[in-house]
Order: sequence, then C-alpha cells, then structure tokens
Amino acid sequence: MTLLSTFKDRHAQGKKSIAVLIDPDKLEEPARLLHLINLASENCVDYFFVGGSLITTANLSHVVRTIKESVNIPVILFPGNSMQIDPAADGILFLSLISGRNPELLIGQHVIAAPVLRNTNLEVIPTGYMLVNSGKTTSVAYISNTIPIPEDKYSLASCTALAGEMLGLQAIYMDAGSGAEREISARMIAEVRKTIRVPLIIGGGINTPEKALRALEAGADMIVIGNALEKEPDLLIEISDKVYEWNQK
Ligand code: 1GP
Repeated sequence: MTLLSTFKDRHAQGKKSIAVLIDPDKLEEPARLLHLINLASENCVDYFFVGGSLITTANLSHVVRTIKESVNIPVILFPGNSMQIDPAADGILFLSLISGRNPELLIGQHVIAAPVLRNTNLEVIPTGYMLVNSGKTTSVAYISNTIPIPEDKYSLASCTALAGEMLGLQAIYMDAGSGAEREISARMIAEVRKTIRVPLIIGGGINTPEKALRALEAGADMIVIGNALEKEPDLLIEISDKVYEWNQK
C-alpha cells in the first residue's frame, strides 16, 4: 500500500494521523535524536517528516538513516528546496506553494527535482502547500519570498485549496510555519475541510494537546508537530494520546 493510498483510506474512515517533524539542524545531538525517535515509536506516531526551510548542516541523510535503522515508521521528506532529497526516505511531499506567487516554488524547483526523483524509489506525493499568517514573519515565509494568506481570509484559503485539488494535488498542507506564534484557527481549518475532498495536513505552532485536539476536531486529517518537541520531547506523549483517543471513537 502506498503512503498516499494510506492517507486517503484513513481520511475516508475518519481516522487521524500524527507526524513528527525533524529539522536536521535542530537535532544534531545523537542522543536527543534517538530519544525522539524512540518516543515516537512508543507513542504510535504515524510518520516522520524530515526537512526545513533552511538547512545549514549536512545532517539530513544522517537523520533519515538513523530513523530507518531504528524504527518502522515511514520517513517522508518535507523539503525546503530541491537539494533536500534523500533516496533512503520512503516518500517526499512534492510541494507546490500555492498560497504564494513565487514561480520557483510553484514549478521551478520541481523541474529541477523531477529527473532526480525519477531515479529514486521515493514515493512522490503531490501536495498543495499553503502558508497562513500566524503573527510574526516565519522562516518559511521569509525564505519562500511569499505572503502567507491572512488568517481571517477564509474564502481565500478555501478557494486556494480547491484550486490546488482541481489541479490534481493529492493532499493540502496548511502551515502556520514552524514555531508559529499562533496556530491555524479551527475556523480556517473547518472552512478548508468542508471545501476539499483530499486529505488535509495541518502544522505550525501546535504545542499543546488542546491545540492538537482543536485541529483534529476542526477537520485536520494529520497534524504535524516539530518545534515544540525540540524543546520538550515528552509533550509527544500527551499529544499523540489525543490522536489515539480520537481513533478509538
Ligand atoms: C512546520 O508544520 C510544521 O512547517 C510544524 O510546525 O515546528 O511549529 O510544530 P512546528
């Protein structure tokens, strides 16, 4: 079964997933990385996302390899640019930054990455990526040179997601940006959810179990947690409990 068909199946069944995002720059210390990997495995995390808007170390391959050698959780690349490709991962979010108007991130980097990906076994998951304003400027907004969707422009978000779906993108990832001051509101998640049929991934600033639950209730199929775990890995226990409890209903 492919990663994408699992996303779709889980969405069809109303089951939620949780992904742990590892930014290779932030978890350079082997003991901290292994602790988080083991914690994820003990707490039934569904996916690892690996990537970052700006990676300054040569640590990406090491992170992917360490996860693959340690546990059975699929590793999905979440690349900030076309250099972040590692064939040892299981899949890659082939992100088109549809909330922005930067042609490089709508199609340019994809042209460069496509022939490279063709020579790997990575599962390519065409994903509409939407940045939503969350307070102060995030790294991803700055690096991508795009303006996030204003957080109270619900129709703008819904129509952007719908256009992405009509273009054939297989999932929509709405992101407030790593370490966002404010996570995406329940209202915005709900508006987008009711507009599209493809799985909806939500991330950025989810740093408490309550925020995680709000995103799930509003319609997120998958929540992504990164920054908060860099500071406090054990938070994963309570957050993944919310996903587990939801799936028991
Ligand atoms: C960032 O959506 C991811 O691109 C996760 O956000 O790091 O704030 O959890 P956090």
